Amino acid sequence: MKAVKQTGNFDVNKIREDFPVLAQEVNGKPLVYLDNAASSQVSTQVIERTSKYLSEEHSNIHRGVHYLSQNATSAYEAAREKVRRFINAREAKECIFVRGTTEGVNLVAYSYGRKFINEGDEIIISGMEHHANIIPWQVAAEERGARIRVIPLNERGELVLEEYENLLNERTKIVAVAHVSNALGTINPIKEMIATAHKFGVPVLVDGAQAIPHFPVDVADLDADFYTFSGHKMFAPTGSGVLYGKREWLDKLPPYQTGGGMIRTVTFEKTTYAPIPEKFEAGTPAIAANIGLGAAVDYLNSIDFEAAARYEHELLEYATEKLSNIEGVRIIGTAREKASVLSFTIEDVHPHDIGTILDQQGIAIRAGHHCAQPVMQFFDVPATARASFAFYNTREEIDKLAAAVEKVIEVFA
Ligand code: C6P
Repeated sequence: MKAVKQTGNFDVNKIREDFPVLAQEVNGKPLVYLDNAASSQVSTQVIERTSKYLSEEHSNIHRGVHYLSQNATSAYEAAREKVRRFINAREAKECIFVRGTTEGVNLVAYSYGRKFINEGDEIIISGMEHHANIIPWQVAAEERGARIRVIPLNERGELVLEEYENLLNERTKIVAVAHVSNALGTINPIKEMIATAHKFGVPVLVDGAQAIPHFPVDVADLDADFYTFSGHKMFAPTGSGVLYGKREWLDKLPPYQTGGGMIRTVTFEKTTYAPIPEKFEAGTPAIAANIGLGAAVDYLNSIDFEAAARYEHELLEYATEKLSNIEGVRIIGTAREKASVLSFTIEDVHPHDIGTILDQQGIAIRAGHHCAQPVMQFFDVPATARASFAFYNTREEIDKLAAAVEKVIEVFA
């Protein structure tokens, strides 16, 4: 691999000032936060906007005629419009607020499953899915008498696209696939995969949890039928998240949860439902968190997100080069197109031990199966250590990671 130069026009030190959590010591060492695929950090701008809601605007939405409620409703709906623009949806109403990707997938699997999946039908997922994009489909398949088909991986951790085409047929009712794998970092060619599915008249749900914080996503250009992501991986608070769906699908689907806020009329005999997005937002939502998500979108728009994405990609290449050069390290996931994630193992060392020793150096990574056990089974490892990057990380932090990995090897030699 060629040496990688740092991007000149992206000022990472300035960016880091926006993330107060980074300026702390852990175990007597400056924190090196490399667990961004689990949850990214939250900028001062997002903290301040969320705090403003809590300290000045807190009240329920869509229910009150009073001043605070109207204000909160406007802020919440403004956040929805920010999300719409960010992902280039046609209408804000196509952006349903959910608690995160898990809820987004469950919503579609439940609602689409009940309406459109029947005995003998097939659901296509891939061999690199997070459990959140496997289990809801298994449950739907069990309930409806359908069958799960799995797009296989190659040894680099890429999808075998010829097999995907072979799996599609007249029994296929939906394809549900990750844009980026959380365990491997592989970026899937989602646009082409969607076009292929559409040739068979099959809709596609994209799990965008690991894509949305790393590069611009345009749901219209992708022609995605459903696209879901979590706020806490894109610099917003936990409890925020979005399910985008094309209106023509969302209008047809039955509600996922029922209760307050999602109805038009209720009598003891019959209930009629509100139009989208309310139909899918039963109960009081995570108002503060979703206003925070809107502020996170503002933040990403303010920093030249494309330059940030290029800078972050260079970090990934730099880290890959550094760790590949350490004897005893095996990189798990060597796809040609990757984002943010560097999974690895060290010969004869359990990943949890790697995680613990790195933590002693102030370095936060994740060790485990990353809620992607089929990926671990495919690579025949019980777990991996995973460093995952955001645009506020630095080359110096990667040097520290590499030095700490060398230390692990010394300790276990
Ligand atoms: N992955 C990770 O450390 P939630 O928990 O609902 O926000 O996101 C679930 C989810 C779905 N799909 C993908 C590709 C994901 O990466 C995740 C969350 C975290 O990798 C926590 S397990």
